[in-house]
Amino acid sequence: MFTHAICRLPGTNFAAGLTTADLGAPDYREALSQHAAYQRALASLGLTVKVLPASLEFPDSTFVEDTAVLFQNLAVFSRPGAESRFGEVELIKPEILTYFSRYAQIAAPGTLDGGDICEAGNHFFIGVSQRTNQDGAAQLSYLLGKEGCTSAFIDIRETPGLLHLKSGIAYLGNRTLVVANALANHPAFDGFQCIIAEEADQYATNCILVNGTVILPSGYPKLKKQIEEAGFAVMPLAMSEFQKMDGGLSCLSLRFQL
Ligand code: CIR
Repeated sequence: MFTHAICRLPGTNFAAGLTTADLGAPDYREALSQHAAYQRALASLGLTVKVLPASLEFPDSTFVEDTAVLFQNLAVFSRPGAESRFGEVELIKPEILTYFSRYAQIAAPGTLDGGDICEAGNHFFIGVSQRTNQDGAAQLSYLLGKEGCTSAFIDIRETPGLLHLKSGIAYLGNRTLVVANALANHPAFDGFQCIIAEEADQYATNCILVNGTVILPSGYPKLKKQIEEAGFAVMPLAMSEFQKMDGGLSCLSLRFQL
């Protein structure tokens, strides 16, 4: 169960962030309205949502998930793979440290974005991507190992359309994963039940299980049905403006239990 979430409002220069999506510039007002609906969705599922002010210095800073990996009472601060995002970690640190008594830091030459880390109970899938390098992945694996967790690396550098590992997988509990077709049959998922999203639904594999409900981007009826058929309640949320900036549902918050 999650009790808390930290989010950050998109800034007026949100459109100046990094993107590879060829979907046009996001509309700022619409992004704010989608962000507000996202906050309300988390609150409706029982979370206390802390909303941090926008930062004009870091246009991608609304994607707070990339700055840290939270596990029980340990916060591991990331070292983002994109230089323009380095400062986001220092920016959010004081807020995270109000909740977490223990912390660690991914160090150079390691790089790591939280979007590459998928927690599945005491097991973690760690993506090696354009943003998270082998060294960063190994540092996190070592830190999680000390917490009694296992981890598996998944190299997505050659998988088209995936910025982060969680652009293509999500963990729904009960050893069940949503997996993009491009990653289907990966040996790391042996022993897990996989809901395979067809190629057209790849964006929606970035969904989040929050206290028993799966929040899913709206506009993906086939994947919605597949997840419902697996026994989950699904709450669709419009995400178009964040998709234009390569962002998804998971990136917009850090979720944890106190
Ligand atoms: C970036 O390219 O870093 C941002 N525009 C999007 C980050 C999305 N984060 C995530 O998937 N965890």
